[in-house]
Amino acid sequence: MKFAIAPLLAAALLAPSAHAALQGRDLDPAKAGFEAYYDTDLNISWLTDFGYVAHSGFDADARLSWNDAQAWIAGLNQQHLYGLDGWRLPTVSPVNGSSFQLGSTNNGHTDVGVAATGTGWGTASEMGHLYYVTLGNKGLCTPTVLGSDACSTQPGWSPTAKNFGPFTGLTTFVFWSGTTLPSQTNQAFYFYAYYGNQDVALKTQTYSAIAVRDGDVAAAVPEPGAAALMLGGLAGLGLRARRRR
Ligand SMILES: [Ca+2]
Ligand SMILES: [Ca+2]
Repeated sequence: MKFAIAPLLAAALLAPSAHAALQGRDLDPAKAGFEAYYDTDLNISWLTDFGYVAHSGFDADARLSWNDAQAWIAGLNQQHLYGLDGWRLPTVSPVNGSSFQLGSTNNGHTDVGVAATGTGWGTASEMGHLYYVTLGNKGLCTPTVLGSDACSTQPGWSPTAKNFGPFTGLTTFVFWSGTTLPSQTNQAFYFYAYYGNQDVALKTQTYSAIAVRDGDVAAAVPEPGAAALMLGGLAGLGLRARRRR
């Protein structure tokens, strides 16, 4: 018995888990389930509900311009969603580490196109990383040589074959990133989970939006303003109780 435990324990520790990089965070105990997931790979937290832009009452059809998406984010921070600020749109950085390459490829070698499979754009695209690496989905095209923009569909890319893990509302919408194209500031990057592709579009296009936050929301402490307001409220209650006596 004594000898059997160690290998079993080792096997349990080594066993791959479906969402090893995602840890549920219960930000509202009054509502069932986890309202956010901490992404240990990217060190950011995602809202579980990718339809929250509609469910928060901000935009009924969850399709809004880039400026309106930023206004929604500003509103979440103003109202301290779950007692927190620092919410933002997911970001994109150049996959080559220096400047965006807009020639379309289907193997993640440039910043536009699909990443096909495997490591995707690495951590350069937060949504791409979630889709390809963390959730293990495939892109529309079979990976081919660098520079080729030809696309032959690869098995397993289809929407019905996809894994969206604990997230809801990610399936068919195009999601804005918070990243403006430096060479044309009236455009921004977006990610489309249907095909697994990343591209740029005019900010006047109407796409959806999701909120993320740096770090682990479980470790975040409500900002001093909110805490002071709460303490002030409690003090007021105490005063009233004493007066009544
Ligand atoms: Ca909850
Ligand atoms: Ca709308």
